[in-house]
Amino acid sequence: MLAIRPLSLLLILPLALALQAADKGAPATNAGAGPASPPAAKSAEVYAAWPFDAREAVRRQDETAKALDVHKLLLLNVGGKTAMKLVLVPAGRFLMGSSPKELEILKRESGKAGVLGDQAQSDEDPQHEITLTKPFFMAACPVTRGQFAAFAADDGYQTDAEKSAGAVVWDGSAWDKVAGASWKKPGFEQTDDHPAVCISHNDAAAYCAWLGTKTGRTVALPTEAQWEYACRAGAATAYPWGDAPDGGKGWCNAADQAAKKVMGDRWSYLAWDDGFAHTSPVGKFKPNAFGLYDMPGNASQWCSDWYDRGYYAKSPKADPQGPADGAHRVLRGGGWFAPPLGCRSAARDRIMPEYGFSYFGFRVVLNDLEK
Ligand SMILES: [Ca+2]
Repeated sequence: MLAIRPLSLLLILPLALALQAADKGAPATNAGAGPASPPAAKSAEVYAAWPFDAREAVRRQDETAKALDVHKLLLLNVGGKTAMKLVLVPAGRFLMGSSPKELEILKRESGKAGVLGDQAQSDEDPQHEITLTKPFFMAACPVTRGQFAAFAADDGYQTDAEKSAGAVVWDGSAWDKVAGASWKKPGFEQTDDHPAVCISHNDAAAYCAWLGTKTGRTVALPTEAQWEYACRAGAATAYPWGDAPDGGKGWCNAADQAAKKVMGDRWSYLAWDDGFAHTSPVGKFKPNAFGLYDMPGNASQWCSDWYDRGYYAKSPKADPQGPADGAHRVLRGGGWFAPPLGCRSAARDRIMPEYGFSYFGFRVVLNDLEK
């Protein structure tokens, strides 16, 4: 489908032009709190104050980039027509999971008729303090269909859906495994700029391994804690835009009035029409304060963690990696299929790692910052 470049062209390129505006007026090192960094050691601040606003999010990105002598934006040439853009996410502390107030709302709303899922049985508690001790780069957008095509062509990779009886797609009345369905044929029209979907956890992990080999970087799926911290970008509210789902118009492509026309009047939908019944081109909606697009909505994103409903009660406080094993892997962000409750920053989903529904995609992180 795409002309694939030789492997040697998979380079890591600083996004110098895009930095010009962001770098102006960058504050002096440690212009906020905390002791000065040790001389000669590249050490980034682990920010304790939380929540924080959009301006502070950018200030921390700039300060962290300066301390580590890296650009806060990276472009990875991943072999397709479109490079992958990644943004620097500073280290810091946050409260993971739902607040007691949010859990009350969740319990009330999910008890109503027509609300999708089993979210009355919340797995988002207890809310607990987590510190991510290391900055990381996160892809600004989910991996696109064009980018996945470049991987599949280069590696000869076949997805779980292609190797088995197909992917799980919406057949007009229910989710069903359909022979021949895959990221190439998810059951609706896509361009190369749409997120790759019908992707299993196995497929997403294989992409990360491939990209890590090609770039020499530590490429991975985000941990669940990295994902939620990055999604919140300092916001303690239920949604990146606040506590009410109705404030989210323009922020995400989820189950809206456009989706309702296709899915029918079966459950709850967002009140507005976002223009897309299924996936949308990545990066089309509003970014959060870190510059991340499509965190809620568009494609639900695989995390590296195994799922354990009780994990929050026993999670390490620093850099949790999830349970050592399990039957299900975690998904975050809900995707185009997400009803209002599924777009919340704390909302969790999980399923067996070989499944690839037509709203399952992924984005990558780089856990090493220096070239
Ligand atoms: Ca939509």
